[in-house]
Order: sequence, then structure tokens, then C-alpha cells
Amino acid sequence: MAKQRDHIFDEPRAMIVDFTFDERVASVFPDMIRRSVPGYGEVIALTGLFAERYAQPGSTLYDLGCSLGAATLSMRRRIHVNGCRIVAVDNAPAMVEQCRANLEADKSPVPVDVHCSDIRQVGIEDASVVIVNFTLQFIEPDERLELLHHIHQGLRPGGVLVLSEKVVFEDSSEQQFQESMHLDFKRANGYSDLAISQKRTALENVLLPESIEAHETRLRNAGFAKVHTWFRCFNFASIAAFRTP
Ligand code: GEK
Repeated sequence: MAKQRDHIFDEPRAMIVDFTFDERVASVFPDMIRRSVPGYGEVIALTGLFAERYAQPGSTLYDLGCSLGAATLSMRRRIHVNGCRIVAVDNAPAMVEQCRANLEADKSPVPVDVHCSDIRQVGIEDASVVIVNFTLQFIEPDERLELLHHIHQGLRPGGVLVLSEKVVFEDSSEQQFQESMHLDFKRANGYSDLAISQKRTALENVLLPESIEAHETRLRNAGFAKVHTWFRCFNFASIAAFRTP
């Protein structure tokens, strides 16, 4: 896995364009996401526990918006039932290329197919576990329900969707508090105020967070009968949504 430190937004820029997942981002991604997303390491490690508990024999596990394959690797090492495979999907060629290399270096026997495509175009079939870690936030809000409905349709009864997102808070004082703790987290991880502010501008039009309540309501509207927020750290949260038998 690439081990380079993220300096992408360190130097002043005359013009800041929208954030894209290109070669430069792929080369520093593990460092970037760990220093930017509080709780990322825990969510990835615990994703493996969802696979361990909910993978059904002969089913498919999906990692939608897989980036360099961290959640896929975590699941792959903890699947103990027979006949499973993982489908990992990302639409950024640079991320997919590095993801394939990371998976090849891993010796687990569970087969993985990596697809370079939009997660809105992927067929979800015979699934027991679907992971969408920090990726729905990059899809236009009015397209999110259709995608979640499609995932629900493709899950077997008893299957689970794990949805992790950056979130916002309806109460303005809580929003201010959680956002300022996130800012402290990034500063403590060595990002300068300039780097933080330039990255925020680059993400402004592409990362569109919603509240936990909005996600939970949409998941129920998509057909998920049981919806539980199981993790939160400042303004990042993860929700488990179940297709009931
Ligand atoms: C992890 N889950 O390490 N279709 C496919 N991929 C997409 C789309 C789309 N429509 N939009 C964005 N992506 C990972 C981290 S990162 C989160 C996920 C972050 C991809 C994009 O190319 C990138 O790789 C990923 O979603 C988001 O657990 O960088 O904040």
C-alpha cells in the first residue's frame, strides 16, 4: 500500500478546482484519509466484524466506493463461510489501479473482482453485506434514494448495508462544536490552516453531507426495516441498515 504523506493542499494555490480522485490523491490516500476522517481506522477494522457476522455462504459482499481496498481487505480476512466473493467498485481509474495492486499483495483466498465503474451502474445481486464507506456523500442527494433502494433489492433477507458518512447537525450549536472538533483533529494531525481551508474549498461542491436523521429516514424509505447508527466520532458516523427476513 502507498505510504506517502499528503502535502496536496499545503502550498498556496491561485485557483482551487473541485476535488478529484486522481493519481496524486491515490498516491497519498491512506495517509490523507486517516489524518482527515476521525474514526476511519475503527470503521475499517469493524467493517471486518460485519463481514464475519453477516456473510452468508455462497453470497457476494460489495465494497462500493472502495478507493484502495481498505474495507475489502478488512472483510476478506474475516469471512469464514464458504463460497463468498467480494465485488469492489470505484469510478476513479487511479484508485482502482492501486486497489488492484493492494489486493494482489494480499494472500487471502476469498476472490475479489475490482470494477472501475460508477456505483450507480453496478448490479447488486445475491448480496449479504454491502459497504458504502464515505462515498454516498459524493452522489447528488436526489440520486441517493434510488441507489439505496437498488442495494436493498439486491440484498438477501438478513443482509446488511453499512453506510459511513460525514454528517451535519440540525442544531447549529452542535454543528459548530462537532465541526470545530474535526478542525482540531486535522490540526493535531499536522494539517496547516491553509491546507485545511484549501481542501475545504475543493470539496465544497462535491462532498455534500446530510444529517444522521436524513440518512436514517432515507434508508427506511428505501425499504430497510431496521436501521441503527452504530458508530460516531465528531461529524462522521456509520449506520447499519438491515434487510429483514
Ligand atoms: C475506504 N470507502 O477507504 N462511483 C464510484 N466511486 C465513486 C463515486 C461513484 N459515483 N463517487 C465517488 N467515488 C473508502 C473511502 S473515498 C472517501 C472512500 C473520501 C469514489 C472515489 O473515487 C473515492 O475513491 C471514494 O469514492 C471516496 O473505506 O475520500 O472522503
